[in-house]
Amino acid sequence: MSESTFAPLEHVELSMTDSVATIALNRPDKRNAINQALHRDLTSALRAVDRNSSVRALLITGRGPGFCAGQDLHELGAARAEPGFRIDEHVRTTFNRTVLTIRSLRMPVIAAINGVAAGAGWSLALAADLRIAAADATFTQAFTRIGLVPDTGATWLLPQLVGPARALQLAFLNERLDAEKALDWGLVNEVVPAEELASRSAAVAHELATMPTAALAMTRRAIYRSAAVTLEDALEYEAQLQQRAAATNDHVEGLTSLLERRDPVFTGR
Ligand code: T3D
Repeated sequence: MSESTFAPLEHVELSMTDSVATIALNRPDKRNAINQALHRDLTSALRAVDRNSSVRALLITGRGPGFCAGQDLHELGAARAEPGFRIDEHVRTTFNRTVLTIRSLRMPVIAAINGVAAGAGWSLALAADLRIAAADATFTQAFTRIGLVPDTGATWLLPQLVGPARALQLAFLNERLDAEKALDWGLVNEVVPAEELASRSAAVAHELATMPTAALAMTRRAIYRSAAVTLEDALEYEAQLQQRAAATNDHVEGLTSLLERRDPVFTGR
């Protein structure tokens, strides 16, 4: 197993084992609530992951008892007092960019949800491709509790997974959903005992990182795009991506290894 190090950041730990990068939000005393410094570090970490061509899967998790409590409300309160502060600009230049960056990465992204995910913190988890939750993780929309509208993609991401009725129930009532109910509703892919979260999510990430990464990147792009297009468009887009996937070494390796009855060795190229 090889470990790589990145330049240290204040509120985010970025590490890499083999070809799996891990971003751990690191303001544990504040349930990893996102202040400007954490925003800045998260942006740097995502950029570093995106630029490193040897990363083939990304894990996002939180340090301490929480996954992420969303926007730091102390900072929001202070910012509101500043003349000219516009929350729409803040949302556009921080949370929106982060969600779009996660969705545009060329690797599978797994959220390992180790504790409470609230507001924009839950949206970060929803932006990942797969979600594995610790049995004691909880989820709350939290936005309307403070008179705001769900953001960071929640009005789009939530109904995609649970439909409008349950999305509205969560957004209106801010129920603190437990992990089992989140699993039942399709909001997470798997629930594991808290002490197994790190090993199980790392195992899934490492499995994905040994797969044909280029094909996985095109698969996630096509699946996320499907919400906005007709079946005819989706069929044509699949054909275009298939042409590109078929040109990769991993496709040749996958096909050859199957015909030769041996395990494939994928390189992500
Ligand atoms: O600005 C914009 O762009 C607008 C965008 C908004 C996006 C959003 O995310 S809005 C939603 C913001 N989040 C919330 O409203 C959640 C607020 N927090 C809570 O409801 C609860 O803290 C939790 C349900 C997340 C966790 O509850 P619990 O009982 O596990 O922990 P706790 O005791 O409430 O909190 C522990 C500490 O974390 C505590 O600090 P202290 O008093 O020990 O020093 C608490 O203040 C701090 N904390 C938790 N959430 C936040 C936070 N500090 C700042 N901002 C938070 N969001």
